[in-house]
Amino acid sequence: MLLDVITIFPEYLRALDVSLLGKARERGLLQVRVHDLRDWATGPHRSVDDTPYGGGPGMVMRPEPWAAALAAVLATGGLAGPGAAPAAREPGANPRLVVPTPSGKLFTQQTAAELAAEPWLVFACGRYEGIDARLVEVAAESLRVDELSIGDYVLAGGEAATLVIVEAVTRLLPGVVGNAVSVTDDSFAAGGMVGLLEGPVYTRPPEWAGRSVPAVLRAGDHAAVARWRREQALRRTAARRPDLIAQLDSGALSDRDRAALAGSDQPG
Ligand code: 6GU
Repeated sequence: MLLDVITIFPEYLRALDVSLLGKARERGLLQVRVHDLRDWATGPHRSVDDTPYGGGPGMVMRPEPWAAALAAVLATGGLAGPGAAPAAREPGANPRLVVPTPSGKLFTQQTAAELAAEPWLVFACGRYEGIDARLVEVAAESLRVDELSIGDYVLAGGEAATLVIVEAVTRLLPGVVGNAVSVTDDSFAAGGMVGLLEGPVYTRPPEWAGRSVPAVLRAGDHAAVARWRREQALRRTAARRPDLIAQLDSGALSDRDRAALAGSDQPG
């Protein structure tokens, strides 16, 4: 997968150099290019923003530097690295453009899975009060564009949201996470306990701070462990995210599940 990120704070994206992502890049599973929007800003002050039409607080990012930056990134044809020739522009070789914004559609695990199937993603990180709306309109004439929000709170810009989205997407790529099973098992992933939060987990020592690891996890009865984990997941989800319980398919719940939920009024 190739990721291009356009931002006025390239240093912010240094987090992509470390940890899992850094290793995925070393192993060639992922290529990341970070671009400074100011490289495409013209005029004596290289300004990328201006006051909003209609008044109001803050500044709006001007469309021209964004259009120039996007054109330059698209002109690479998705080829990364020094000396890469601009590719013949096949119609199917366009990236998907992600514009993080608090006014976007909610980014979920399903969005992450969709984006993980793409060979090329471009992130446009807005700051201030956002990017002139015409930029996305024009981009959408030739690209698939997703304006995405990572939750109901307001960040100062799209950079932190881009890091969140990139981490959620790239850990789904084959070979990026060492243990492929753990990707499908965790909270929100399809394949594990669909739509439920993951319950508590334990490791050694078996006794710590006067507390024991639940006996069922140490007894070696795998079916009993699976039942216990499911019950814990149901109780925790009911306590912390009743909205998720309400969304569950009625057919997804066994009688045993219903019994676990019926006894889950206590905090868990
Ligand atoms: Cl994607 N951007 C900003 N600036 N704030 C947000 C967000 C994105 N998602 C939630 N809040």
